[in-house]
Amino acid sequence: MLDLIREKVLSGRRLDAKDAVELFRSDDIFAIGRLASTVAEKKNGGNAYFVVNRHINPTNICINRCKFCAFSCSQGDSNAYELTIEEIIERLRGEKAKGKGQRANGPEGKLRTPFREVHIVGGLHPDWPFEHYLGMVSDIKKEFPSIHIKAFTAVEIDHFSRISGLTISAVLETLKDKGLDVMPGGGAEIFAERVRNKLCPEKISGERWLDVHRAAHRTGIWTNATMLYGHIEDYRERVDHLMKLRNLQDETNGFQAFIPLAYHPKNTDIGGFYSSGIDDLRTIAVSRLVLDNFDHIKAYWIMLGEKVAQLSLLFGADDLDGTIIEEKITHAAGAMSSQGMTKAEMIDLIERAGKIAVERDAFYNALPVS
Ligand code: V47
Ligand code: SF4
Repeated sequence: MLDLIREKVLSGRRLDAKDAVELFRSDDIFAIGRLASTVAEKKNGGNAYFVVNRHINPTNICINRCKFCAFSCSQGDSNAYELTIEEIIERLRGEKAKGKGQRANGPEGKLRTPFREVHIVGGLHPDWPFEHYLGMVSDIKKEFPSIHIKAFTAVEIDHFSRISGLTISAVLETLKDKGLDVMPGGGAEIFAERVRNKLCPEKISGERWLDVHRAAHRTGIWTNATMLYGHIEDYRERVDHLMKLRNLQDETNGFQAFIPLAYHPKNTDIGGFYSSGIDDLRTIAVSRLVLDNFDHIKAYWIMLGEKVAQLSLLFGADDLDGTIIEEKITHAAGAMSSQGMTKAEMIDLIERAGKIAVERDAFYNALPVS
């Protein structure tokens, strides 16, 4: 069976759902990895991308309270927090201070920041109006014009539409106008209704998630896609998820990267186990093979751990995400990786996997070596 799949892939034919389930069931992890690696090399040569970035989670207060999420809490809980826009900017300035004297030569004479992208996602706050998020984006853009803003999952965009009374397209256009550059891929989880009903009944449906991304692509906002795996889903549900993403990509070509997210069980309502390293590598490889119309497969090192993420580069991944600096969502659920990585550590990890480290911006433009 694997021989037939190999032949299909090497002759440029598309895998179907049956092939994909077969790959997930196979124990021949090396054969799958080698095949995925061949595809990755064809798409991206020996390049492995990374971005110097920073994550910001403006609040952990969330009205959804998904059962796999250890990060969120309810208003009034002792661990609840809310960052003001000024506090967010202070955090970003804090990174600038480490940028060693890069003053006054950036656009408009602003400080030149050492990082290229800020990744902003958070809980669905019960009281913040849409204007608060608009202010957040525009103030960050004004202060740091050279940073790309990657912000707000489809779940948050849907929330903004509800609280503002605007359509999804109007929400996206307004955010883009204020300075939103790209959107992250969170909130996708597993599209299947069976899983969503059990894990996140308050969250938007899989169809709605896809509709928001379709609208973003039509607005000219490129996005990412994720899949949270390793909880209660089965292989057919993973494959259904991948096929829905592939179909939307055929329609819009607006996805930049796919990121499989390894479930972390600590402090969650559903508990369970960490994913195995084998499942992590296989999921990366199968994603690379099935999503033939995605340019990039990201191995998110925060969730995979530094070493499995490095190995993923030999199993079809071509991107490690970024330096991050502070990560709350996965660490609340028991991540064993560190909080952040320096650029030098990132390059070392990539080069020791035999790949070419390429620093990129949020649009996957390669940046000059510095
Ligand atoms: O949407 C929540 C997931 C996501 C857990 O687009 C959990 O470039 C594991 O989407 N175990 C946020 N995962 C992270 C995310 C992301 C990360 C890096 C890059 C990009 C990108 C996107 O984390 C959430 C949810 O799907 N999540 N709880 C947990 N216990
Ligand atoms: Fe809220 Fe997102 Fe956590 Fe769900 S995963 S509870 S929507 S922060």
